[in-house]
Amino acid sequence: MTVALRRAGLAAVAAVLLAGGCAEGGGDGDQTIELRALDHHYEDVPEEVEAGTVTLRMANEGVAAHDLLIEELDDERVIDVVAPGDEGEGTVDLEPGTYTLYCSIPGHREAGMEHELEVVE
Ligand SMILES: [Cu+2]
Repeated sequence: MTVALRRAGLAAVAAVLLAGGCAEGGGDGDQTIELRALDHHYEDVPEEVEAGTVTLRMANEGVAAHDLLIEELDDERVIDVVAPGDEGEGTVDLEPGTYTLYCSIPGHREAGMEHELEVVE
């Protein structure tokens, strides 16, 4: 009975992995960064992610509107302006390198709303 239960458990895990389209063969898996925007900085952004498709999901917990751009991608706005209390998200393909994320609302970047992200193989 114990063995049967364990088998059932493994099957369930395998099903979840398959359904999730898990990464195979190294490093090309989709990654999601859940971050928070405050006045005026980002929280919960990792220092480092793996190269590939990265989804950025931002909860604006500040009292001002915020967005998120990446300077090295010709200032691409990955997340559109998000109102206070709202959430926004965007997806971007990142090659290895160093990227600067920042908020383009006037004055915010200067106030500290930027973050350096290292993308590794
Ligand atoms: Cu901002």
